[in-house]
Amino acid sequence: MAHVDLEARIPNNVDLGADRRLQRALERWQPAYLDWWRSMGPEGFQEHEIYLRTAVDVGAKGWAHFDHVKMPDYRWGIFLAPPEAGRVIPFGDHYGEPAWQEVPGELRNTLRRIVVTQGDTEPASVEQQRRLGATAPSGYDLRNLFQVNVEEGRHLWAMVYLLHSYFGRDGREEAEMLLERRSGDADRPRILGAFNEPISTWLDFFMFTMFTDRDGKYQLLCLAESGFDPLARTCRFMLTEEAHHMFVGETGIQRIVERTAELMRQDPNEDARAAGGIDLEMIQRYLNFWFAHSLDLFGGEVSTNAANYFASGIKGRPYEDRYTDHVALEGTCPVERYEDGSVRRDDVPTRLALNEEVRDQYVADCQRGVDKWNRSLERAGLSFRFALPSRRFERHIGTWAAVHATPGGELISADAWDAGRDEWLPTDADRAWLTELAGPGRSAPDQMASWIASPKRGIDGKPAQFDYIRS
Ligand code: BYC
Ligand code: FE
Ligand code: FE
Repeated sequence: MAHVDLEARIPNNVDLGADRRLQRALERWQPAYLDWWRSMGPEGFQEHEIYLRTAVDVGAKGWAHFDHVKMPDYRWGIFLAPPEAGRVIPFGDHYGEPAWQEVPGELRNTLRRIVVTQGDTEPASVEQQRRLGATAPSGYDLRNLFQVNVEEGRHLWAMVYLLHSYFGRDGREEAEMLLERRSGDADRPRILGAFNEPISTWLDFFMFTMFTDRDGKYQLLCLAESGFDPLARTCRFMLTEEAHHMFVGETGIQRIVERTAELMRQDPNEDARAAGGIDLEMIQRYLNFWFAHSLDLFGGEVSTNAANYFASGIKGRPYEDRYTDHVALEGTCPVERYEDGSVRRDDVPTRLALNEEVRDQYVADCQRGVDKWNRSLERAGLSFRFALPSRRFERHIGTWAAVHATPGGELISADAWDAGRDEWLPTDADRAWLTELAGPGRSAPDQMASWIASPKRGIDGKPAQFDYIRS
């Protein structure tokens, strides 16, 4: 395996120095990336020194280095998980054949499209989150936001490396376009729906890292099985970084819930808002929104695209080795759909139902997190419980996009939807109220907003009140 070169202009473990053409192409893309980072990255903190972890290796131990660094000086590098000797394609029609080290000609366009779609989400999320520094609850949280941001930037690098190395001129053009699309832009939006939705408050941010980064986890798990070995190895290493993003979301909400419970107990009417906290109903509305929009990211319930990705060996199932049948040509899966005015449950050939299969695993993972939040409520003696909304609720992709449904999954008329909407989804008033509550951002070690509990511990063994942000 190539050694880790940390001194190069682009740190890497792919022996970039041995391929001058590729190195030069990436070094030409680098200033464009930095321009993008300076104009579309976190607003207001580019000159601050942030306590960040940087990937410096890919081993199980000690892959990260922590230090104060200005974000534009962050060492974005290209790191692939170590190759597995004799790796074979773990699923599909080519099951058991040697994994590809180059892109098979007939799969080139499809693979490029998947790499571009994955790559597009990474800078999109940075754009969505760029104004959150102005309302940060604490320096600890601000640092976590920036950690997530620089790593999403690194994930963009990961996909751009693949585009430059394996897709020739088309790949280089796609790499440029990844810096040109803009989240939420009417003319050149980002590719997938959730990545064009504004993240204007920290409640959005925590729900996004809980639910949307978790879609990232499942998509990366599918791609980590890919027969195209460089893609599989790239995604495997990205997953190690991804764990922290979901930690930020899950514990962020957990801390809000704990604080809300505490404030409710202090108030004679159990009114969290009156005491400077966020009420549980509002938290549920934000949960509803980001969960529903994240469900859309798995694609349609019945998908020939998904079947083709699987058949051709491009995109597999999470933890493919847990399955016994890696070809999946036989058997069916029950899938619920809306058709001709009614709900039907059909048995669909396994390969066609793969998006739904992955979505099922994702939903179970989300439920585990929600159960944790609910245990906090239980411990606090409160009767309120959070719930994941039905997958029919507020969908824009797939079969349920055609109908309106309550969070409980009951199909309702457009009028009933209009009447219920503000109870189920965040409103302009919610956003305004949260922004007002947040007040000016906090970054000093001893500050913590009123609406969120302090973390149990800090980052990298440091205390929660460490000076994570230095001006
Ligand atoms: N929005 O067969 P269908 C992350 C399109 S998150 C807009 O149902 P398929 C991260 C689809 O392209 C992980 N369009 O679904 C998280 C197709 O178009 P065509 C990102 C959509 O093809 C936080 C048509 O609808 N990675 O990393 O299986 C922070 C019918 O498609 C959407 C990936 O997504 C949508 N939501 O697509 C930072 C992995 N869904 O062919 C980062 C790469 C579907 O009719 N992407 N369409 O023109 C894929 O593997 C797949 O394309 C999808 C599902 C998972 C998106
Ligand atoms: Fe990412
Ligand atoms: Fe992430």
